[in-house]
Amino acid sequence: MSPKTAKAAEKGAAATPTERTGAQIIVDTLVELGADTVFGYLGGVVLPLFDKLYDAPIRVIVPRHEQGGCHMADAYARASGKVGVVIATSGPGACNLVTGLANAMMDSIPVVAITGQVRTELIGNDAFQEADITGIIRPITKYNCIVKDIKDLARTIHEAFYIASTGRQGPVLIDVPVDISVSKYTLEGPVTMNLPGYHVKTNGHSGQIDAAAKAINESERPVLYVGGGIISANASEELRALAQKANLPVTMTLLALGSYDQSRAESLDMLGMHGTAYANFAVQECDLLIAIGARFDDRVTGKVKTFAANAKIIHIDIDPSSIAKNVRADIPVVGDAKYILGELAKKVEHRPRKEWFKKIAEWKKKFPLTFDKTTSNIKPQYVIEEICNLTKGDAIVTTGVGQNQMWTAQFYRFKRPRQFITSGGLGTMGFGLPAAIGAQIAKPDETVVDIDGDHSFNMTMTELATAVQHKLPIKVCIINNGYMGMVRQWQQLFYGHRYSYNSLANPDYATVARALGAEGITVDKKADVPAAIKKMLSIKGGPCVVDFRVEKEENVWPMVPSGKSLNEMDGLDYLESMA
Ligand SMILES: Cc1ncc(C[n+]2csc(CCOP(=O)(O)OP(=O)(O)O)c2C)c(N)n1
Ligand SMILES: [Mg+2]
Repeated sequence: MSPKTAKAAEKGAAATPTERTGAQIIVDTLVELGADTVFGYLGGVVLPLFDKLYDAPIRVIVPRHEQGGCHMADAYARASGKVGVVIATSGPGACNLVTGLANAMMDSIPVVAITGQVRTELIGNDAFQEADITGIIRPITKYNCIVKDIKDLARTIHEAFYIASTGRQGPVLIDVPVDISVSKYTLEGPVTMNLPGYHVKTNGHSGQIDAAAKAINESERPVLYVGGGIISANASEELRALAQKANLPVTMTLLALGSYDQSRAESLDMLGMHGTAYANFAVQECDLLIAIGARFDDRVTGKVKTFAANAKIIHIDIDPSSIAKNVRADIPVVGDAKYILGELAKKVEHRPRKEWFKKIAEWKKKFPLTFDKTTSNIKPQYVIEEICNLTKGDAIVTTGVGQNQMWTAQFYRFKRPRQFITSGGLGTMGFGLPAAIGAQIAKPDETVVDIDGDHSFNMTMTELATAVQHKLPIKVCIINNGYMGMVRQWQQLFYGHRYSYNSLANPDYATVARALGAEGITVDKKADVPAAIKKMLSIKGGPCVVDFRVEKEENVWPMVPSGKSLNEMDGLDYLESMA
């Protein structure tokens, strides 16, 4: 924002029809649509746009790499529930968005990317910094288009926001050739969208809802299996009401963590490859599986053939193409989870299900999530448990990918939706730090902690400079095992301990942090862990990086080996012995 911004903010978006450049139309439309922040990187064909942003009532965050900017917009959307906006120049800038867009696509996150493009008459000429970005990102966006007429510009941006944030949410990319940005146009009257082929079904079919309620009432051993869709639909309150009224145990996918208070007895915590034994056993033995906003990802189901083999399956989802895609659905219900759960709650009855809850309690007692607390080394799980304790389970938490991510899912106890921000479907290393930045910008008053892997952090650590520049008090906790730990675990278990190409040199992270203007702390003694976390939490004016030198060869348990059934977990003996 320039010093002129305050004045511009008072004026707001253009009220009376005047001639404006395409760049001005983009900026005014973003303001009109409620975008208070954009994450964008400069370049030749987006200079007209940045020039107009300079005077706009919009906060502009320039990342150090467009991938970082896209993850920031993604996490901003996850933390706030609003659309995240990212801007990149043509060619290399646009290409750097690929990972971020694929990430948002796999996790159904509303991100609008605006890319500059070479002049219309140069498209297809291999012009300088030309890349066919709409062609490149077609399979990893919900929608994309190239604006070739300035008359369509405002409408297209309205449509982009609408498509990104409705139905099954997802990323949209709008490509704007620079001649459109600099040409002028007078927009008369209000913008009307023109999407005749795009329909979102929100109200579920009442007959299907009745059938689902009947199945729930008849079930002896039900399980609610909820996915990220429950958070996108802002339906956590309805989920709580349904689970408590009907007396249903709840298990969550990685992306749904936070949607159900994990301190409640009905919570089975996470299911799947590194889910809890009690969730996985419950799913395998249930007679009714109620899937909501979840897509039966292979990390959840294990071997599909044997997944919840004896259960009737209710599948509630806003995206009809997701229903019965991977696993059969006996009672499909297409629509908005918030509405459908509200309707279901009216129709279900409370059943005691004593036997079922007794069995679940036995599994919980026999196979709790735990680890060896007697070692003198720093256990990664201990660090995460302490972060949870000292933040009172209230922080917004982002992660890298790998063991750090799975231990965070297991040992940080989440209470509320939009509290846990992680790369689920794509599993993108390097997500944690830029995600923490995006979340902190969306929620300036909250504590934001990135629990990261050393190698995940290595991928995007340059964004620490962005956090320093904007004085963001994010906390980065590196679970530094000196390995691509999750890969090492697989090499240990499935490749006879051959840790091929898995020892990369790491920098001294505290020194790197200080070089970039952040605080840096190194912890190599177990006794120092709580004090370091407290110190980290007390730092207000900018980011702090804590390098926890943890035990190098710790494994994540339990584990359903790839292709095995959900109840064929390794590590149960270990958990039982530690219980
Ligand atoms: C961009 C990217 N490249 C490769 C992978 C494959 N992969 C998954 S986990 C992992 C290791 C992660 O190492 P680290 O960040 O140190 O986390 P740890 O498992 O040690 O906690 C790798 C290489 C990935 N998920 N993402
Ligand atoms: Mg590691």
